[in-house]
Formats: sequence, C-alpha cells, structure tokens
Amino acid sequence: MLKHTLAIVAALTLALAGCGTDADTAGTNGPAGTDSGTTTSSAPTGTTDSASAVAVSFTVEGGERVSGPEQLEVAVGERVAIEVTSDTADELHVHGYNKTVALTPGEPATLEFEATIAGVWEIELHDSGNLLTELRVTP
Ligand SMILES: [Cu+2]
Repeated sequence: MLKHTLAIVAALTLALAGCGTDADTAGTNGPAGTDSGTTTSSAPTGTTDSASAVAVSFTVEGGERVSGPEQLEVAVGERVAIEVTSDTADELHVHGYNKTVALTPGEPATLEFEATIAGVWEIELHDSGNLLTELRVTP
C-alpha cells in the first residue's frame, strides 16, 4: 500500500517536474520579509474563534515521505501549519507561496502561513527532489 503510494508520488513528481518552472513570480504579494504576524498564539484550548490552523505532520526518511497525508485541502483564509521531521538535511519548499524552511536531521521544522492563493501547489523536498505533498487551496 505504502509502496503503491510512493510510486504514485514519484510519478507525480516526474510529471510536475519540480520547481523553477512554475511562474511564482507574478505574485500578488510582492514585498519580501518574514510574515511573522501573530506568532505567539499560545491560545488555550476551548475558544477557537480566530482563524484555526490546519496542522499536519510529516515524517521523511531518506528523502521520502513515510507518514503524513499526500494531499492537504484548505480554504483560502485558513492557516496551514506543516511540521516535517526528516532524518536527513533537506529544504522544504511550498510552491506558489514560495516559502521554504530548512530541515535539520531529527528536528521537527514547522512552516506556518495563511493560505491566500487558491490553487494546487506542490510542497517539495528540494534536496531529494521529491514531492512531499500537495496543497489544495479552495476559494
Ligand atoms: Cu521547489
């Protein structure tokens, strides 16, 4: 089952042929800078009135996803928190949003952002070249 999934992912990766090709440039949100908006949301459990984050965790071994969903679906305006633990150094790249985070072996790294651009975006592991998952942002 897992093997099958990985095969599909591999095929997808080939078909979509990685980054650099997609026109991330015609961006709506030009300015650089870290959008570390409201960071410390150590909100207690209970009232989830603010924009809830869709949080997902992935485990990567040898450059391949071994746990975590192969697709994420969120609506525009939702926050997405992607946590990745890899056993090798790599770089995570969210296409469309052009966000990256360095992965340190054995240490969970989290990338959190607001889904503002509708579409289907690859989330890729740069060093291994594999697709980690696909982010679907619905309008
Ligand atoms: Cu990329």
